Amino acid sequence: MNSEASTPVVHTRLDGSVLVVTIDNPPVNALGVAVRSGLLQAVELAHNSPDIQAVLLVGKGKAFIAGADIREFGKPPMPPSLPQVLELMETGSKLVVAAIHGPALGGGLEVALAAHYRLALPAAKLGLPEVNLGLLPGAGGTQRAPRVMGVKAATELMLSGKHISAAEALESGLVDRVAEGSDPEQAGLAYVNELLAAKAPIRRTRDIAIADKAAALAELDALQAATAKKARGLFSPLKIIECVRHAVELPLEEGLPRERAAFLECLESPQRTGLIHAFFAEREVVKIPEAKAAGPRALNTLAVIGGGTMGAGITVAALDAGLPVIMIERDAESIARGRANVEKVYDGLIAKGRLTAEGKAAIMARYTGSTRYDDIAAVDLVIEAVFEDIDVKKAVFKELDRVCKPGAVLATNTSYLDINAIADSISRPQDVIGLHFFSPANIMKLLEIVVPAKVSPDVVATAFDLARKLKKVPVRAGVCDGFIGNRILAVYKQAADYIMEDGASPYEIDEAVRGFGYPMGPFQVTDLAGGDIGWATRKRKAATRDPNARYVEVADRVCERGWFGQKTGRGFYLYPQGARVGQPDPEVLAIVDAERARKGITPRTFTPEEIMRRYMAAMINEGANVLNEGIALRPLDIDVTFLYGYGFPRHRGGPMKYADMVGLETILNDITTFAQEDPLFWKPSPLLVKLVQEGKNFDSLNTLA
Ligand code: 3H9
Repeated sequence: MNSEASTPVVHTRLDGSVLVVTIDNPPVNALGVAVRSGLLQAVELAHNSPDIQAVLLVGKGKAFIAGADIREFGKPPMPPSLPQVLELMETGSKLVVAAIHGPALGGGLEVALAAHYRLALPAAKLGLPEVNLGLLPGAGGTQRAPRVMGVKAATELMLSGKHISAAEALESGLVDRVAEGSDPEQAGLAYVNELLAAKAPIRRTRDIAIADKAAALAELDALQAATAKKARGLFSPLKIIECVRHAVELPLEEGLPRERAAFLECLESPQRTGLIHAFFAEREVVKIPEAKAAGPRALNTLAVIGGGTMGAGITVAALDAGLPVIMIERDAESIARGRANVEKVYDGLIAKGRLTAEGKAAIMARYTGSTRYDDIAAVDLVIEAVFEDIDVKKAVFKELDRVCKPGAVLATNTSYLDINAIADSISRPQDVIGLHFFSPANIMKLLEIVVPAKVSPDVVATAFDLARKLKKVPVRAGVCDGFIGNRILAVYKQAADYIMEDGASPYEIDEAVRGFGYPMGPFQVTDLAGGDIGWATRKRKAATRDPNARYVEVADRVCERGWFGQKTGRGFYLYPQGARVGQPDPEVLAIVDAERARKGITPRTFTPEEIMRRYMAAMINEGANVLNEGIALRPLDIDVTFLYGYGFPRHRGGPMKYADMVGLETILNDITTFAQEDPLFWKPSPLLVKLVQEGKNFDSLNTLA
């Protein structure tokens, strides 16, 4: 007998004595209120029907269940809650089996853990990634996973947020069996019928005892110490450990309400708001107007012009993505150096045991070095990564114009030069685009896709397609000096310099910035990147700098001594014997003092909070200018730029989200106050003023018209 239907997102069907419950809530079967109600009804139906002996849970589409519906967080909760549904499911009298063929994440895995048996198919991905959203598993995961897979493995799964495969899940005990195929209903029914025939008992996870409690608690102590060290202000990891401790010490009935309370605490935290904003922002950022107008051009082969640090990094990124790459250099010696730069990356992986010599050979088989532009006549996309000088770049583009096939995408990796001028210097400006990779290009996730005036939409779509292939996070940017990221960086770096000259040491500033959640402060970053880079930029801009603008010369004094940072053994910090962590340098402090004295500045003290107010106000204000000028499409594009390219702490969501959380009026008040000291630097952005007047926030600008 087959009977169809209940709610639209959960279907039930009787197959013999098995109630097949299908979650059908595209795109990922998230556990929104309708799914929870549907599941509850299905479980009740099974309990009340004598003909039903077992329940089989499956997901329709690609996922089993990807977890709670993240879009519901922050809104008033609607019953039934997931723990309520799972309580009934686990304690009920009918056998429940979950057949997992795709992602079973967060609440999705918690559903499976409340079932009595679990089957995985090869494409299953299992995990409790709530920590990535500032949360902890809130529907029994912290209580049931340790009982099923052991305390250490379960806690590590939750702390890492990692997804594991079907085979790994079997090995850890998270699932009972792995079956072949991709049809969860077919494989699941076979398994359920086998269990019924064998009169398999209803095996409730809550009844599984944690074997050696003392050993488990010792493991938790070790994990807690390690987590506390690296949590950098994150709230939920330590809460996860606390909940697992309850799982060890208490019966499930007592552990569950404690887990729920901890989950609700996390849900209320601003870290959850920031992290969930980041989750959606990185998915929204690929939605661009050009994608509506055109699809990408074919993209199977690539050329990179230049084998220096950037060119080699881009080449590695493309080779890793399986693309064949031709690298062009001007002579035999340079191409040998370019190839060596590429090989160095793979040799490093071999040394760490992460790649074999054969693996390297297979990758390098896709690499060709050449000194002849004619060799790239047939490639689909070229990325120029030569010396940062407009005339050198124009000369390269002239060659590309001469040799490349019609329709080839011609990209420049410039970080600040005028891409419109490069495009206009050749006969096909519609094919020219900026691809601003960040160093090291094979590691850094951010890719600014810089859209010049005459580029055709399908070229922009191709650039986004390339980013997808290279597993980069693309952000669409307009043409200006520094695009989105470096333009904003220049302004808040200036604010940091002013704070330094006014009284805080570079070390205090770095500490305040790290305290905010960054891995490094701005002066540490300067030392890592090389002080000479910023020095060259300052010299380039000297002629056009407003003579009335405040200019801090401390960094110039440091560079004049040849102190360029880590590579020279000293910069703002000292790096004795090649140390990677710098030590404060009294001579740098003396330079700062001398500069203050020269300008007649009496130093004052700054608390970390005062430092961060200025630092963030400068960043947000310039972010608003970048938006106002259309350089960034939406505030979330700026957030993603800073999360992926500049180490902005993810739990704060990005600078524009952070501004919304603090309140735009507060930010504007700060800027107006600071403007009393330096009205030229602290000019409130017209967009910020407008939003405050209208009572709106940046988030109101996050949807594309
Ligand atoms: C949780 O479960 C808490 C519980 O412990 C407690 C409960 C009481 N909700 O990533 P994609 C959307 S916390 C709502 O591009 P893929 C996504 O925004 C949750 N929407 O696809 C996108 O929308 P759009 C724990 C969601 O194939 C579309 O689905 N779970 C959710 O590359 C496609 O997503 C997680 O953290 C959701 N849960 O990757 C898992 N998930 O098309 C989060 C996705 O409008 N999800 N969307 O842009 C993922 O990791 C990936 O989405 C997944 C698919 C691997 C599933």
